[in-house]
Amino acid sequence: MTKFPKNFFWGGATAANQYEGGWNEGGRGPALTDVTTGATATTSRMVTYVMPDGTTGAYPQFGGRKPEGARYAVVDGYYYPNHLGTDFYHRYKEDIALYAEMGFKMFRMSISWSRIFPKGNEKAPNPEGLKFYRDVFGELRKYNIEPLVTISHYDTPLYIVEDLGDWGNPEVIDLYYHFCEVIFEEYKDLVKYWLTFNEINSQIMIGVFMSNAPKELVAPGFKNLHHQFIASAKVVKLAHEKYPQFQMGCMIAGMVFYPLTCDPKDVLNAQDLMQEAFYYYSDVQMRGHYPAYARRIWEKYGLDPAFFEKDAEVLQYGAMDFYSFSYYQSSCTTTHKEETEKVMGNLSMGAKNPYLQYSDWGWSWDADGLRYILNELYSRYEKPLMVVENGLGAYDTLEADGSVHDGYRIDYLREHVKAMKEAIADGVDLIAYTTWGCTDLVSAGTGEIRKRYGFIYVDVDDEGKGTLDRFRKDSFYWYKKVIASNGEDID
Ligand code: BGP
Repeated sequence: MTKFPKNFFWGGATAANQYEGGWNEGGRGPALTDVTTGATATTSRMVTYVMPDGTTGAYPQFGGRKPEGARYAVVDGYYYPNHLGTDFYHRYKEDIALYAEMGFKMFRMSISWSRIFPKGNEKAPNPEGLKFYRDVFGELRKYNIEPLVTISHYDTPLYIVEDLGDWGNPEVIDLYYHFCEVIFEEYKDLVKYWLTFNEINSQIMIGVFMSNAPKELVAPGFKNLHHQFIASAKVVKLAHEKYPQFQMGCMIAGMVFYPLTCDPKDVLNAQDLMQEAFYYYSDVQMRGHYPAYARRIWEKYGLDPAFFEKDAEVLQYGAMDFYSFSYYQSSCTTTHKEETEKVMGNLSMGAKNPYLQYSDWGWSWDADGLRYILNELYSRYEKPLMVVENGLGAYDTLEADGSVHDGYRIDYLREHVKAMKEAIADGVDLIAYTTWGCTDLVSAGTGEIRKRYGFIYVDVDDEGKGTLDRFRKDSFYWYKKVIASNGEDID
């Protein structure tokens, strides 16, 4: 009987912008999420701004654009859920103690770039920001919990986004590099596992799935991304040369596309999507060069290959030590328009799969998809794998006695633990599983709190009202048992 490896990293995952709060405390500067409102499963988050004449407005986060002359601004009358997150900034000791109680071996978190460099272009870091993360890492070490740190998780300082041209500007590579130099040196004795960018494929997704998205809107995304690949490669080189104890990883939004029918055209369509939405990114970050099919993608968007190929020498140093990804659901794709009922997923969209059930936010449950993709990834890269996000976003009810009966979440997670075990039996070198939003936090997609993923319930609602007190859900006790038995006792 195959078992999870002895030192398997069981744990949970979070991101500063969704969890930390303290958005304007301790010298932190703003990020784009600080001017982004909350929404619901069916409405879009809005980004707010002020015009030179003082009038204010908002545009949809996905597909919208800031008008000429506008400046990002926090505007009266809107609620910005990321300002508070779920208050890790003030409650990290309490939360980490709860993680220790569950037996966590690993905790994934990100460093807010604008907490260390408020605008992003300063020479000297903000000492209060540095101290905050030092304290958090120290607290984790106290309980022997290994930190897994995402360097950039949807969190570029607003000044870089608005005034420096964001990742379209190659100078941002140097700013990111300097940020990494500082945090590597500062935390070299506390952090070993690093991820350079969260879901690096996410920024292209809108273009990939909106078949009517104009090429001119999608194409710049590939150029921005190229700058991120270079930035990532440079810091991987720095880490490998100066900090040999570090382990560097990529982080990709997991995409699984099945052909909806056995029409070979659907099979090719699924292959195309897997390349454009998923493999393109990790092929660069795991192998250190663009894959052969990249030329076809550049051609599709009218991009000059020379722009990408000129940096081949830099990219080759960027090959990662391990591969990490998020996995929530799978999607189907088809060329038969008449057969499709469209459904959403994490950063994706596809045809409805008749064999699967769907969450309240319309994401499929597909544990077999996790086993499938683990096998695909391991045979492609032959490097250790980490599942660094997985979970079920659901409505939870806090009972009068402080309990939360989230059997649906346990069912979802159990199936995925079983799937990982099967993948290990298939020969996959899987070393970590950190479930998403181990303490309830703000949803990236909708800005909601009520889309909860946690083992730990946080008493706060979508207007920021509540005590912020923490409560153990049924899944808390279940996961504790899973960890204690190293994945054997999962009932
Ligand atoms: C991933 C992000 C996370 C997280 C998760 C769940 O894309 O890396 O930040 O939010 O998805 O998505 P959502 O919050 O939209 O439910």
